[in-house]
Amino acid sequence: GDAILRVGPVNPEVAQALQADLGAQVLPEPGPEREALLEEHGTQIRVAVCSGRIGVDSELMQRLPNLEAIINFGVGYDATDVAQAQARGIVVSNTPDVLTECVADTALGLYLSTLRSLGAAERFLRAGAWAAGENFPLATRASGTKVGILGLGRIGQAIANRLEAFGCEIHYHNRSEKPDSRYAYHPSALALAEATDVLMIAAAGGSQSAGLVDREVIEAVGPRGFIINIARGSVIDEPALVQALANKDIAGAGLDVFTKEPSVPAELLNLDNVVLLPHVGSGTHETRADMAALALGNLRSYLEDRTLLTPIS
Ligand code: 8YV
Repeated sequence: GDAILRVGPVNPEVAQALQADLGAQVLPEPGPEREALLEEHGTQIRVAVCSGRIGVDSELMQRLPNLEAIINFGVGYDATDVAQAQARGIVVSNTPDVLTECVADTALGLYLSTLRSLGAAERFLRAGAWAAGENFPLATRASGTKVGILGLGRIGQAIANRLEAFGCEIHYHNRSEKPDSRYAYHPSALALAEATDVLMIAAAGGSQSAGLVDREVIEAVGPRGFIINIARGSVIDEPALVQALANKDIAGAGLDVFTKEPSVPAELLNLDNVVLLPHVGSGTHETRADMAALALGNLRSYLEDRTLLTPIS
């Protein structure tokens, strides 16, 4: 048969189907148990099911010499060694489209919360400061800003659609210019940051985008500018961002993603000019059910006839 290995946590519906219907094994945390499982079953595994955060990395993939397919729960697959997969003819699927609207909603929530200090304002009220007669400090207008979208893919475009309703002027930088787009294209992340008030990060993770938002780009965002990130923590030089926020070199940031999730740089927890979310971009009942159905659809399709519904390109 086709032995299946689950790598890392997945949605409960997917975990249930894997275990009950498909007899999948669950990869233990690194340690002796994992070693034992890989030694005993490593050569039998043909399909791995993983998530965006914990993928099939280089070392694990080498331990699975007969691996044929990787089914990724999530649109981002940067935690998987795609170069090795491609070199070995291992096919990979992800869950695009079904989560686009929810992730874009989260981006807008972060955008509004960050520019208008909504989280800090709520903490102020709960702490009794309003009742005690204090006034919450004024925030920044979120309508009619210039927003620079870094990565104008499906999610970037869905964010842009929403921002247009806020009267925002949309600019973008992308690996390749989109000839059909009405938005102003900039040839680099730096040029984008220089031309806009808010840098909205929606680029795919992985080596191509790692550290794209470096110290220089962060400086260009400037003391009146903001950064919103719903993509991957790796796209930003995180220590440089922390320093810029602490020094008020930028006005604020809204972050759903971090470099070493689930840990968040401790300095950020004490700053009021940053809104922090625990990677909830796609986290709704509806979207997670759609992602589960698509991930299982890819798996069943592969087991049936060696095709994938949504292979990565
Ligand atoms: C998921 C994500 O939370 O799709 C992605 O790339 O980051 C999120 O939708 C994650 O993949 C599930 O663990």
